[in-house]
Amino acid sequence: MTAELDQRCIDTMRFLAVDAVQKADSGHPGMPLGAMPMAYVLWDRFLKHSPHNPGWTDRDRFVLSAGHGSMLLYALLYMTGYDLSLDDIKQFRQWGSRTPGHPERGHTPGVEVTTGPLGQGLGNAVGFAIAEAQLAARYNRPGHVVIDHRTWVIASDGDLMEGVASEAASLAGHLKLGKLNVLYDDNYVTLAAGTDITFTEDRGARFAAYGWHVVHVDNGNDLDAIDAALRAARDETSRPSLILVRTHIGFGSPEQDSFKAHGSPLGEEDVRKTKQNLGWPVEPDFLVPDDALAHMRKAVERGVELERQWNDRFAQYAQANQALAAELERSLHSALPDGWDSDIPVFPADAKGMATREASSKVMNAIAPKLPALTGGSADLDPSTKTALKGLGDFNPPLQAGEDAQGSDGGGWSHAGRNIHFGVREHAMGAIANGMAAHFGCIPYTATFLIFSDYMRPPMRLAALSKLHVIHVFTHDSVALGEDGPTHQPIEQLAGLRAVPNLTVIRPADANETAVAWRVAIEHCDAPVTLVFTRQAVPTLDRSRMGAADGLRRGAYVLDDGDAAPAVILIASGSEVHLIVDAAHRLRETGLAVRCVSMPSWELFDAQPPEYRDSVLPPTVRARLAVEAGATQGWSKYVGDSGDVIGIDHFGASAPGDVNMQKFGFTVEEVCRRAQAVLSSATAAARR
Ligand SMILES: Cc1ncc(C[n+]2csc(CCOP(=O)(O)OP(=O)(O)O)c2C)c(N)n1
Repeated sequence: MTAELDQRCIDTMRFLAVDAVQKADSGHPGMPLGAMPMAYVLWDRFLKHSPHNPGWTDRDRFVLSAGHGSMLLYALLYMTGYDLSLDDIKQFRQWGSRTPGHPERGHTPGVEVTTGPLGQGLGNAVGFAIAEAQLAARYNRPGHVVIDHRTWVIASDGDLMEGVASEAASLAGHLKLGKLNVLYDDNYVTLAAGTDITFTEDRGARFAAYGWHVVHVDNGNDLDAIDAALRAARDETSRPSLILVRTHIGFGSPEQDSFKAHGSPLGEEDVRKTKQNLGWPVEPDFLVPDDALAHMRKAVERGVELERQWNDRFAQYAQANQALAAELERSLHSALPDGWDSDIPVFPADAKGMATREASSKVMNAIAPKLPALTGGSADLDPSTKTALKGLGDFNPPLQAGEDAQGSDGGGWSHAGRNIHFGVREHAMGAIANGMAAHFGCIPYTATFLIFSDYMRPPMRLAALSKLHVIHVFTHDSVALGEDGPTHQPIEQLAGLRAVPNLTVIRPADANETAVAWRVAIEHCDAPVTLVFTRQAVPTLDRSRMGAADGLRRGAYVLDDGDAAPAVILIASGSEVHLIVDAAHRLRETGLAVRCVSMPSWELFDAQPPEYRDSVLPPTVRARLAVEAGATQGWSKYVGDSGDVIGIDHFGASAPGDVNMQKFGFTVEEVCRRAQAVLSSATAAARR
């Protein structure tokens, strides 16, 4: 291997990026020009992967957190022999191509996570590293190591500026995630300016303070220095590593070191000059020298050999540890173990009832011992969200005897623990959970108050976009949480979450609906599910006289019906369901035929065939009233033009929860009054 060939490989990929951006007339050439040498050294000498099997279990994970530099990744994937052709590269950013503007998980082989919103990828990477550490601690046995891979990241200034990365890095340092290595493309330039006007802190010192191992490379074109830094990072096993590599954005181009090189095609003239400056043939475009391709394609053979060795190791492991191996295999295929749900309780009818967060705790703790993949935690709210998996260990570096262990969920402090203490870091919690879900072997859950879903929106959206099986638990779901007041009382959050495509939101009415909601959340393995629970107790409905809680699976169902065809339909979710049941009783005493529909999930209901939806909400019954302690936006879809909604389109108040509910119209009297009114106006409209 000669230095010239190394350089040819790097320049081949640099100009694939430049030419693809130029052809698309859109994209980011600056980052690939500057960062390609470090990417090359990493992929050529360090990354453990198998291009012909991008899903190989024990591969290293590579995250391009600076997703705008997507052409850097596509060039690497093509050159190392993934299922991506030169034609795909030429189709960069075009309709239907496999090379979209930013890397998309599930779209391009070899892309581990969807990146582009800066900082998220770094958070995902911490999730990968947590998943690896947890699974290694759980499954590896002395002499039988089957989980042993690293997570590599290329991150940019924008990544390091974003708060989510700070949260995630702080946690990673605390957790001593020694197999996490971040290469920082330290080029002093962002989209709109030099970093001298925005970002002047000592980044190395900052990460050192987080507990990271910090390495500097002064010249991002010095392959030996990069090699030495990556070695140092790999050899450091007890701390994550940050490698600050001083690079030059748009290296070799007339606009080198200028923000102008960041995000626009260079233009024909500057493409030519850049090629000349770096000693590259001006013609043809998309030039791939045979020897460069042949050299980088050796990754395929290496990958096959790495896999073969791993398969041997796994076979020996499976012989020695049959049950563990079977469990691991199941996880690999995202299969649920037989009987995973057999301990989920059935809750007896009880007028006093229990908070759905409380029921959720019981259900989670019935599932978790049988479903090892279920792991997660809260952003410092376990006592409130009730999401601890009791006795299943705390994910943390092992504590020395005698150290303070308050906050423990029992079962010991180690990387095998299934309770992850995220600290007050909602944003990172969401991003980390996405990484864990994108790894294999984990069904991650997160937990906080519903109001703080606002702090998690970006990763929730990405989970939905990239079809990740993450379960979000949100408690304290309405003004009924009470005295904490309007800063803590969600209003528009439900409406906002329901607006996210591919995100299923479920707000169960009582303990038994909560149990079904958890079943759906676990089974719904190709998208995130958001579970919304109450702080306050709600009655456990008497299912011997009402529709079965299993109706939740269909999103909405007839909970309680009169003998006659309904004249009016009351619809509610969550804690307002018992209210409409009580109101219906009272209305029936006046001779009115009332139907109660429990509607815990719009998305599940919308997915039902029209016949089912019409059977629950018959089109002929136009007198409909929806009741939900949140913004009314969107309910008209179900109540129609003649219907009405009791909701809350203003902020809440600091007062006892039951007082709030009463003041804001959530009373049997108000429901009866509005139901009568809606019936009158629907009847009048029908006469017109
Ligand atoms: C959360 C988020 N905010 C804004 C952007 C738009 N954007 C894309 S790249 C970029 C900054 C680029 O600077 P840097 O991260 O240093 O990348 P480089 O210029 O080195 O390519 C911005 C603001 C984004 N992608 N994500």
